[in-house]
Amino acid sequence: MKVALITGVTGQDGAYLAEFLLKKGYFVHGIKRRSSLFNTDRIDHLYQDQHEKDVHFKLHYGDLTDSTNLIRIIQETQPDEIYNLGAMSHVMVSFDSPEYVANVDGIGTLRILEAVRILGMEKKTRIYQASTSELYGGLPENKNANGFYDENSPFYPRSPYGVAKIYGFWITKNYREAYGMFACNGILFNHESPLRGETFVTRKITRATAKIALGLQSCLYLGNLSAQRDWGHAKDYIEAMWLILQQEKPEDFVIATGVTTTVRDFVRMSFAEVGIEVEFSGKDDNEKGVIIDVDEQIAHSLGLNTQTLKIGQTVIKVDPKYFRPTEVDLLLGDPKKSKTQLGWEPKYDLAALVKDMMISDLQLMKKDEYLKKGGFKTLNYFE
Ligand code: NDP
Ligand code: GDR
Repeated sequence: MKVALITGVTGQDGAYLAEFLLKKGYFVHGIKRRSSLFNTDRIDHLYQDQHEKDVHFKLHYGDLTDSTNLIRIIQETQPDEIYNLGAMSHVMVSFDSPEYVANVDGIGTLRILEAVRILGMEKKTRIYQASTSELYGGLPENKNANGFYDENSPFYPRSPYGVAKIYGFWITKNYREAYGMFACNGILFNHESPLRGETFVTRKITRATAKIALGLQSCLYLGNLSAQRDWGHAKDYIEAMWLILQQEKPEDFVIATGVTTTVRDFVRMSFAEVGIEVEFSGKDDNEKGVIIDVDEQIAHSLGLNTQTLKIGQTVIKVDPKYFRPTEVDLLLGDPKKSKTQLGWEPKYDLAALVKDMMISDLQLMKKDEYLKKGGFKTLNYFE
């Protein structure tokens, strides 16, 4: 039985990957952080009582800032594959805690690689490093001749997160070259899902769209509506991580859809899922999105009460507090190498991704509606 160790198992990707590897027959170990409240929501359905026989999933307390703990867990678990997904992954928050991010996202990667080396497991253990399209920084002059970022495009990170991750990228490549380790970078472009953290822009939009459609919220405040991202589905992307570690030779791969979309259009698509047409007007700080039509048929088929929705209602406003000190304006990845070499083919396009997220958030927010009707406190707004 193959053994995998996942750092960041409680995150979006960790949860999908753990489930995927368990289905493939792996024994999966995951590292979770101690927190004052349970932080295992995304993997609770995978929980196995350790007193039972035939256990295949085990969680260990740990942290990427603690070498001793990483060495002990790797020694105890003897993994064939390590997926280093643990990170402080929010770009905007990285401007607030840059030193911590450097420690976790940058040096944390070194700690994993070095633990494997110290334990003499260089030839046994394959390592996947969660690298990111944030390394490119969105500089137009660094795109390839076809207008994409690929495995050979230069890097120019634009946030403490990107800068920390560039260390993770290069130290992974260096350990591969210096010590012959099977250590690979997946340069993944944005990927989302119903499990996406609530403060990333897509999930912020789908949650708010559901709340607005149910009359639980009137308006959503966003930052840069013109930012463009290459958005895929996390379920497709975790499969690529696994494929990268099954190759004969260790190499780095870009994982992307090859399509880019503005935040503004993501908003339009989310609202369209619940039958609401939104039109944007104004510029920069004063731009806003207004309801111009409600498709009663779609709304009723979803059980929505359209009386709370008014034509002319402003549902999107810009709040400059969400503007980043340095922004990545446009990301667009070239999945050619991963498609030809890994045989990777995403199952979700953007429309299917938005639908999946909206169905899920509508269900979630309907629970909120019941709570509110019953006089109970509803879920908080997230920024
Ligand atoms: P999430 O933010 O959803 O998950 C991050 C995980 O890392 C969580 O399990 C979190 O634990 C854990 N973590 C945070 N700090 C530490 C620490 N100090 N020690 C150990 N674990 C820690 O991220 P995603 O699942 O979206 O992303 C997975 C990885 O892929 C990350 O490294 C991210 O930077 C990278 N990436 C993500 C992309 C995306 O679009 N999703 C694109 C490219 C790269 P807790 O649950 O306790 O907070
Ligand atoms: P990103 O994702 O920074 O690309 O990093 P995020 O969803 O946070 O932002 C995408 C774009 O949307 C713009 N934006 C807003 N963003 C947030 N979070 N909140 C807002 O209100 C808002 N309004 C506009 C942002 O300015 C940005 O341009 C994600 C993370 O998962 C990283 O860990 C990962 O490495 C990269 O994707 C690839």
